[in-house]
Parts: sequence; C-alpha cells; structure tokens
Amino acid sequence: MSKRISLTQYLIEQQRGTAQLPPQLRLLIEVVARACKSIAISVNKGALGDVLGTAGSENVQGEVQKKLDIIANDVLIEANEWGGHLAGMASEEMDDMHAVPLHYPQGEYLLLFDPLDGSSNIDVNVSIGTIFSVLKHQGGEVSNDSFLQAGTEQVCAGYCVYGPQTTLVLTVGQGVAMFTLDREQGSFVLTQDQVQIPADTKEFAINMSNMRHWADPVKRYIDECLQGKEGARGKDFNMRWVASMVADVHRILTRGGVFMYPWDKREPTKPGKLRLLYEANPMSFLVEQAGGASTNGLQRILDLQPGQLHERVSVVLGSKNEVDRVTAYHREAQ
Ligand code: AHM
Ligand code: MG
Repeated sequence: MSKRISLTQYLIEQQRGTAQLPPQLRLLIEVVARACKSIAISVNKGALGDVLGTAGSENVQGEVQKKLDIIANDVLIEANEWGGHLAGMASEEMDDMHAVPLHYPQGEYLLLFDPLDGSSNIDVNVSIGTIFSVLKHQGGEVSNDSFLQAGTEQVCAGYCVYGPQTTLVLTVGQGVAMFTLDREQGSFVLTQDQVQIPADTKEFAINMSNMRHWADPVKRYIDECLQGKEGARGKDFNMRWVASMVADVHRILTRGGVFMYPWDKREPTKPGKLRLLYEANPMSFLVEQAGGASTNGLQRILDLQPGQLHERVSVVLGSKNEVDRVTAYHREAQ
C-alpha cells in the first residue's frame, strides 16, 4: 500500500516548502478541518441526532435557518475563537462579524464561512458542505469593513463536502489538494493533489426553472448547449444541478463542467443569489488554482472590490473555455 499523507503532514510540508505556509495559518486550517469533522458527525446522525428541520429563526438575508446551519456555525466559532490565530470571523449566519473575545490572544487572520451550504438539501439527505475563506487582517480594530477585501487577497480557501464521502478541498495558493476523511482513524488523508479542471466540457449546471428570468447572454449560452450536436456547438451537453454549490463545484473540480448562478429578473436589484465573500470568492480561488476560470459574466470575480459583508454576486465558474464563452456573450451584449 502506498504511503498515506495526512492533512497535518501535507500542511507541515507546505510550511517547509516553497509555499512557506505560516505556522498560524497551518493551525487555522487544522482547526477548521477539526470543526468540519465535528460537523460531519452531526450531519451523519441526521434524525437520530435531532439535527434536522428548521430552527425557527431567519438570518440577515431573510432566509429560514435550519438547525444544522446554526449547529455548524457554533462549531466553527467555538473551535476557532481561542487558538490565537484569528482576529475575527464572519459567517452567512451572522448579521455582523464576530470578534475574538478579548480574553483570548488576537491573531492576524480573518476567517469567513458559509457553515452549511446547500441548506435546502439537509433534510433530504443530499450532499451539503462548509465553505471557508481566509484573509489577513490589515490592522486596527477589527470590524465588518476589515473583511471587505478583494478575493485576490485570500491566503487560503476551501470547502468540506458532506456526501457519500466527507472530502476537504483546500488551496493555499499552490494548487488544489483533496483529502478524504478516514472515519476509523479520524483523520483527513490526501487523496488527490494538483487537481486540474479540463478546459473543455459537455456538462453545465444551472437552475433551469429560472430560465424565463435570465438575461439574454445566459439564454443564448444554454440554448446552444440544448441544441446539442445539431446546433452551433456541434456536441451534446449533459445537465446536473445538485442545488448545493459545494457539491456542484466538487463535481466540476473532479471532472470539469460549468456552474452558473446568474443575475436574473426575479429581483433585478440583486446582483445574484450567491454571496461574494464566503461563497463565490473561495470557490473562485479554488477553481482558478485548478486551471479553471470564474467571472460574474463580465469581470473576474477575484478582482471585485466588495462593498458589504453579505454582498451578492452573479457567478459563472468552471472549465475555462466555457466560462470564457459565457463571459464573451455577456461582453458582446453590452
Ligand atoms: P445556502 O447557502 O442558503 O444553502 O444557499 C446557497 C445555495 C447554493 O449552494 C446553491 O447553488 C443554490 O443556493 C441553490 O439555489 P436554488 O435553490 O435556487 O437552486
Ligand atoms: Mg451557501
């Protein structure tokens, strides 16, 4: 049997190697991974752990919170606040950022997360996940504004998908690595390094029920895919939509594809459904590190300067040639 590399060993090698991963960042990643293991245990218990159903509250975005949204949020906060590696945290489930209590040492990093992405899939036993992004605190008193940094400033991003396997996917800016949770050993084991997304694909992911609300460039792209071999693209396309971004992006990192959650006419003043800081940015960092591309239809997502903590954004990401095509259609329509 080939030698197994644990997440800890991988991170220590990143610390010694060209990445020169700072020890505080290594600690942060290990703590997030530990929190994900704990969340995975709750997810796996399901109805037996009384973790399904709604919590009877709403988050700042007016979305009904599920019990597991809150459990996952609490697990991430409790795991991360005392280690001395963070200055603050921000989450989809909290209106404002959470400062590290003053009786704990203050660190130099900021952690953002969507504690449980794909909430509508929790109760139906379909893959869900945790998404996270790490920034450096630029100094001064930590506030919501401290988190308003472009995605290019991320020093680490990743997600953990709770599916048939629990898989942690990570980048520290040196490519993308995947780790599978060995439940008997209780540790994440490296199962794929230097993940690459093929530049071409025959698979798209979009919520087709919103078709009548889409902008013309999105309609044009999907119409051409649907025309298949007989149409402009000259090939048949397949469609997948899990409704958990984590699961859809995981498929794209594994075998290619294009994922879109575009702006649509349902709520024209909203730029999109997904949130820039803790959904689109970390996923865009991972996708670019794996050779893919990510735009809001016009601009590279990682270049966008956020104006608000819970800002939303239109998302097109995945196989480079398809993302370039969708982006070109938007630019032509301007
Ligand atoms: P959530 O963070 O509240 O779970 O919402 C984000 C999710 C994404 O994971 C997914 O891509 C999208 O919402 C699905 O939306 P829809 O229900 O419109 O298909
Ligand atoms: Mg989400």
